[in-house]
Amino acid sequence: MKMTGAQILCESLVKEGVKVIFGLPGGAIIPLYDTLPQYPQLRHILVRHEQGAAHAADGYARATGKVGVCFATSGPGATNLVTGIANAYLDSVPVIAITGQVATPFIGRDAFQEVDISGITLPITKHNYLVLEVGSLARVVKEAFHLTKTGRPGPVLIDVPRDIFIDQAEFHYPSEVHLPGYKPTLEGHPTQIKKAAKLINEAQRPLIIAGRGVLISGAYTELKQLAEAAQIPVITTLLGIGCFPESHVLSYGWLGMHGMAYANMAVEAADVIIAIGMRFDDRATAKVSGFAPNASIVHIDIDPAEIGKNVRVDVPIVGDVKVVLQALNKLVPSTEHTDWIRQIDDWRNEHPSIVIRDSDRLLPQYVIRQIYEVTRGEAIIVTGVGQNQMWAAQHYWYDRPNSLISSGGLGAMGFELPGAMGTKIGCPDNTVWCVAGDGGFQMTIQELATIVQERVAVKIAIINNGYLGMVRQWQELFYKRRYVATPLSGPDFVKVAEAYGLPALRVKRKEEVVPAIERAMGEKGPFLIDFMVEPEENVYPIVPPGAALSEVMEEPKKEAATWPRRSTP
Ligand SMILES: Cc1ncc(C[n+]2csc(CCOP(=O)(O)OP(=O)(O)O)c2C)c(N)n1
Ligand SMILES: [Mg+2]
Repeated sequence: MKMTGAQILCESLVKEGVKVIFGLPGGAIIPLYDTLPQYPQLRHILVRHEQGAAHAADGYARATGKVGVCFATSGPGATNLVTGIANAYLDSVPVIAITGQVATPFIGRDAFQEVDISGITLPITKHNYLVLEVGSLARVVKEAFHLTKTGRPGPVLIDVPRDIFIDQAEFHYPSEVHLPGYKPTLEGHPTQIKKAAKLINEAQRPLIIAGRGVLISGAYTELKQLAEAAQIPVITTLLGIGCFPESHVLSYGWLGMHGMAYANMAVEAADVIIAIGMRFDDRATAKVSGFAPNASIVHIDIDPAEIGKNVRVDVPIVGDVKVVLQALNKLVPSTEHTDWIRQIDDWRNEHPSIVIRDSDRLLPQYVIRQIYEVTRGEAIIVTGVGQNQMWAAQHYWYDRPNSLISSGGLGAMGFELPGAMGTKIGCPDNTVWCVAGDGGFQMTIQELATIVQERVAVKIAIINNGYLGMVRQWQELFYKRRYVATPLSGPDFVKVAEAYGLPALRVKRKEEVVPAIERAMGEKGPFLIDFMVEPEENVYPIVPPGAALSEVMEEPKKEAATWPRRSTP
């Protein structure tokens, strides 16, 4: 039976199990939108800015493990997706972006709302397509979904000219893809796995660094098995948080610029590092020449391009983390590393790192900690970028996979609100808290309208410090306190929320924090709290830019520290 390109696209999305699409229409993509009512199984969420569509699709994908889908029209619609696509690319998130394009006879003529979006997104997509023939559309969609979620996931863009939506073709959804140049390696090489096992079995001070690859691969059980069998302490990257329960006795927090001092010290002292599904980002490694100076490094990653890219690796294993760990676990017998673990425990006692000062003032760390207490650690936290992000990662404890959702690689302010919206739509039964910066929140604030229109019950905590806080912190510490362009005004967020139609509260004092969070939790729908926190609070520990992990700076006022990070489950 013949169908239009728009119908073929919708049929293909249904075949791929798509349930939700985030988007905003325009001229070039009207034919696709016109067809949507024929497919009630595809729920379309109308965003207020296409950046919100891409971030929402990204949050949805991270939270559910499914593919996120967004639509935008040609030209400005498509370019508005770019930040969100880059965000998904840098954090390896499966997102399909479908853009309308000017009709094929107009391509290359600087037509109204024409941009070469496949050219623009070439370096920030895993792959992209410009569809020039309706007969290829079903195959393209099939390939795009295969590419986005297999191997190392990443966004795929499909650019569809207006006339292709209208042209007709027979619809056959292919059952298989034929991509001869694309065959991700899943099984690690047995010789490499043997070499890794030998290193691990002979190690005195082994350390696992687990990254987002563990979450993507769903290798929690395998990771736990390896850690428990050989009694290997586990630290994660920022994006790996939640891949190993933080309340586990072998969990030692996360490494990097704002990671726990004792985690960074463990990296410094380890003799064997097993890096699993992580890519040695510079925020994680700090100065590369000072990274893990005493360790042989085993690196397990599905993407061969990551091997040896930033850090020298002794035993590379290319493969899917879960599959590789299953094989590796067979070669790693039960052992103990009592002295080594005691050593890290001592460091943790000496450098608790993540502490909240005893203060009557409204500290941002206290707010996060109380969100943890009230939600009993069961919420999914979606953060902005900057100080709020680091406090959310430090002061909430994550025991479940995908319970912290954050823009890591790109560090895109503005991710918080649409990211949380996509997360809540993907996980309607979970409590979802958006921890926002007052700066980042103002970048995508308009999605409040979407949240109200679609009745998305996300709870929003604005960590309102009146600054582009993380940049201000760098200016304070490294630019002699010259606060250029970081003091930030904003609207009355409570009035803004009310204008959009959602209830809100402002919190200025410490004793108001818990009642406000409880009130938010008691509301069925969305709720916003504007926490007017201490403006010049800093994130500690911090490894100064350019320094090695060992040169970590800790909280200077720690004599009055209370509430050290939990050290035993
Ligand atoms: C889109 C974007 N622009 C600029 C930056 C640089 N930047 C990193 S953190 C930060 C401050 C963020 O301010 P806010 O959202 O208020 O969060 P805070 O650090 O105060 O918690 C800035 C400007 C960025 N990460 N993303
Ligand atoms: Mg701020």
